[in-house]
Amino acid sequence: MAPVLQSDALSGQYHQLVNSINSDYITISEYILLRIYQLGIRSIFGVPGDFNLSFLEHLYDVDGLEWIGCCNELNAAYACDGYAKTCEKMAVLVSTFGVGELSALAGVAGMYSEYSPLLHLVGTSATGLKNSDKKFHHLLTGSKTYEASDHYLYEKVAANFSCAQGSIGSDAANACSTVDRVLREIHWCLRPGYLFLPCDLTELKVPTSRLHEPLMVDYVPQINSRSTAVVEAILQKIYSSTNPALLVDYFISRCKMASTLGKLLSKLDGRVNVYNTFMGKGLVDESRGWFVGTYQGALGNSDVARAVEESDLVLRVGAFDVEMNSGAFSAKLQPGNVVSLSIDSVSICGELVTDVNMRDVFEMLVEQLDVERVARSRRYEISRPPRPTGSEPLTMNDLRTHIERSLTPNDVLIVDTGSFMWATGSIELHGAKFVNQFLWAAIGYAIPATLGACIAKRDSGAPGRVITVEGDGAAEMTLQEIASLVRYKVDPVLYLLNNDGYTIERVIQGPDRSYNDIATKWQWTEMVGCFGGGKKGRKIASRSDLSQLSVGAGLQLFELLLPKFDVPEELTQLLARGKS
Ligand SMILES: Cc1ncc(C[n+]2csc(CCOP(=O)(O)OP(=O)(O)O)c2C)c(N)n1
Ligand SMILES: [Mg+2]
Repeated sequence: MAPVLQSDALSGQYHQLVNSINSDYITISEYILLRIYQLGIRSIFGVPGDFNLSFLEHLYDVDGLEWIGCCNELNAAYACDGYAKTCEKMAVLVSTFGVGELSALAGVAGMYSEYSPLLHLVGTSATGLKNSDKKFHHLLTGSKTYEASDHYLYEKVAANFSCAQGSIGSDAANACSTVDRVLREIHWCLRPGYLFLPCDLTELKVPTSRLHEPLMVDYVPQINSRSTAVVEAILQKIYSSTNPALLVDYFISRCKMASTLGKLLSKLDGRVNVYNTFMGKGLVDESRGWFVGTYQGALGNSDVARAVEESDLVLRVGAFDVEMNSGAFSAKLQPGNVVSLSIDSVSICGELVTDVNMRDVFEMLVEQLDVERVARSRRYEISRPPRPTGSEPLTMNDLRTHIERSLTPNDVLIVDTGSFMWATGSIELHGAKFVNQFLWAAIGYAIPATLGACIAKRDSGAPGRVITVEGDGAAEMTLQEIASLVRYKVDPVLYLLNNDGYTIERVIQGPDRSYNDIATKWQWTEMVGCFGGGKKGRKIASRSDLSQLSVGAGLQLFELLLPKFDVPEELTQLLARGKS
């Protein structure tokens, strides 16, 4: 097939893509790849295997799609999460039967939990084999040596971690419908979906004309008597409040409603106090006059907590009511004072409505809001704890200050699970994007996610840098993905926190136990060079080293030497609450 794709299909001009294909039929593999291209995606992550090789061959028939080979499938899944969260598009992961797909599964589960859209394409065993009793590689053996294996076992497993599944069969029309259905579901639900492509069906011929049919991936708001009644009820609650608050949460970004939020913020500017949640950070300009702070219940700033909890109406938009967004369940919001708009429901002062959601009502609500009828919030004095000064020792608080000072609005900050994540509730992002996996919270996420974020930035031509913070324990899990940062010539800044092991676990239990130790002889500053990159990393041992640090161009790694038991104040507070 001739190279086909140069025009950008994001505008929905699907016909332009297929006009340049001079054949009435294409393979199902090309069909899948062209559908991916039509969605504005330019990079595909994964690891090859003999069950997906014939699919991957077709990548070279489609101009404009690049293969990003990862070191293993778990890393590839984390990279996909970083990609999806950075550019707010679906990511694509290709893996092989059994060994590959199961390896990716923990990362896919994280994406499912955190509503990160993914197409996971798995090359599976050939159709002819599926009903045979041959003991094939990558196939789980049956409970008895004489029993046949189940070729669909992994598909059944994946069903628990995805919003849609489709097995490609030999009927061409059905195959195209299956692909389109799975892509649609992924976009509507914002969660992973699976396509299982048997390795003998990759050349199945399907009509090129199917590509003319729009995919209809955009969510269509349900404007009906139910949603209009919900909007009316919410407006009445807002108008009768005497001290309202706006709390911005996670699903605003997942549901791509930042521009609607922007309209609301402009309307309420200078009238209503604005807060965000931990996972909602990065959606509001925290330097705006009426932004008060990040609400973390009893953790974090107590003045901010008092201000939110005293409000007689909290309008929580994009609500994701999980541990990390509730100060580890220390938030004291009274359900009767809260209107929550979430991805699959709306809650109005304690009354849950499940057949309407924020995508149905938020735009309408903002449109109809008569700001003259909204009371002014009470103003609160918020004390900000002083940032540390002096020279020794270097602590996580210093790193927070350093990152705050270095972030610019186009940057992406990625923080792994570990002690430092608790410092980020009070970090000022200056308009930068915040990418993390704090709910699923698998350590080792950050370096592969950095690869995904860098590729997302590169594909969209977005300016700014990716800045990543990761503990030594987390890094030891997935660090080989630095090789891909070198290979794909991307330029993130990596801060590696060397504190001799699993500090966050040490402060929870077993401070001196061997189970919280790690191999400590790693030569961190050699890591980039060891994977083929030219630059040596640099050790940062003191506060003055850090404050004088100037970050150059290209991939950078800084090893921060931190005391073994240093943790951010918020984590100390959290642990003290647990003990009391
Ligand atoms: C995949 C996975 N395994 C285990 C854990 C449990 N866990 C949470 S934090 C942590 C230690 C993190 O240590 P490090 O990255 O060095 O951060 P530190 O707190 O020392 O800064 C562990 C083992 C986890 N969250 N994810
Ligand atoms: Mg550590």
